[in-house]
Amino acid sequence: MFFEDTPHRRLNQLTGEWVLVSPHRTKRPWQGQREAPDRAALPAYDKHCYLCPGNDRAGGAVNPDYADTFVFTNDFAALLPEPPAQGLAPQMDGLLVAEPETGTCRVICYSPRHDLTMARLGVDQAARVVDVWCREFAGLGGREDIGYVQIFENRGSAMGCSNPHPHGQVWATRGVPMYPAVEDRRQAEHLRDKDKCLLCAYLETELARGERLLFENDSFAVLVPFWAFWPFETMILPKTHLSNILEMNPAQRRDLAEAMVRLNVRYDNLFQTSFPYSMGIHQAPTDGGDHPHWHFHLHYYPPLLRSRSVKKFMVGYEMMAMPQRDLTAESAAARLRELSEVHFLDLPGGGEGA
Ligand code: H2U
Ligand code: ZN
Repeated sequence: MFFEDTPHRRLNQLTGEWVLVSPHRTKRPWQGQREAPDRAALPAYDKHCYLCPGNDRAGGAVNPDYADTFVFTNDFAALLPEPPAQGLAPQMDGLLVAEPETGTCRVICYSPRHDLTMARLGVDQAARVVDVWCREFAGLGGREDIGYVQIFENRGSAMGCSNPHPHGQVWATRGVPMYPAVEDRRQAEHLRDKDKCLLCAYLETELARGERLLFENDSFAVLVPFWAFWPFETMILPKTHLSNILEMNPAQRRDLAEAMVRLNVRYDNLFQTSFPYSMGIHQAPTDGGDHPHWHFHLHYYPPLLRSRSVKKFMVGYEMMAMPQRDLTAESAAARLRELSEVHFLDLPGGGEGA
């Protein structure tokens, strides 16, 4: 381990940013707050939910009586496909610079069941979600006017997501957005300078050291990144060099679904609650360029720190100076590694005394 007892900073190789780590503050044994397991049950169907089958959405649309997954264009899309009447040229006045952005926003319902989450969907249904992601990526990414396809999921009220119905989103833009653009540059520079893919090299190190690895299957490794910022942040990385999700074969698609479900079960078991997070897939842009340096991956950024009601805020020093954490990535990985892959709600007594 690096600087086990000493404050230090770690470099995020994907972004070039640093995170301050203060391990001496958590030398004390785990003091996770004990709260009774959260067994608040949702109905399988909610007549007020705008994502449930057969229900009305805003703007007059009605959901079909879908039995599997369901995709629609967001009724309140942050992006619109039509370029402005003035065209796509930037507008500026000295230091004031603006440029048009066009694109589309889609919503993906993972299941007709209002009460399920990725942790409870089962691998078969999760694999159907992966197939939908691939279809959306192919359809949107294949368009002339789309340079990047961001697939993501924002889950739980702690993350500002008000609707528990299992769903994710896809925002596709003409330009490559900020964070993927930074990862694009970092990976391109690494390949150019070291003649090796950044994440292939990183994964080799992590598999050899093992201290941040949670588990792996044939196609994917799941780990807490060395440079993690969120307390229980993780990454899912393909073990072979794949630039985007369309490069997965059917077995790899299923392995991705399996890895996601297993990770989500562990997450739910950590604080015996339906675990909130933002998840996103970072992959090669669809701007027609060549992207051999891209190694696609999933980021999970969960906000919870010590219990289902104690979350980390990014405030003060972190807002003004740099991100910081007390719990080391290694301790977080150890905690997640020791958890069961049987969901606490499936235990006899629904997690009581677990
Ligand atoms: P959340 O992941 O933030 O809950 O997003 C769900 C999306 O669903 C949100 O972006 C859209 C919102 O704009 N929505 C519709 O498209 N139609 C509706 O009738 C309600 C919500
Ligand atoms: Zn619903």
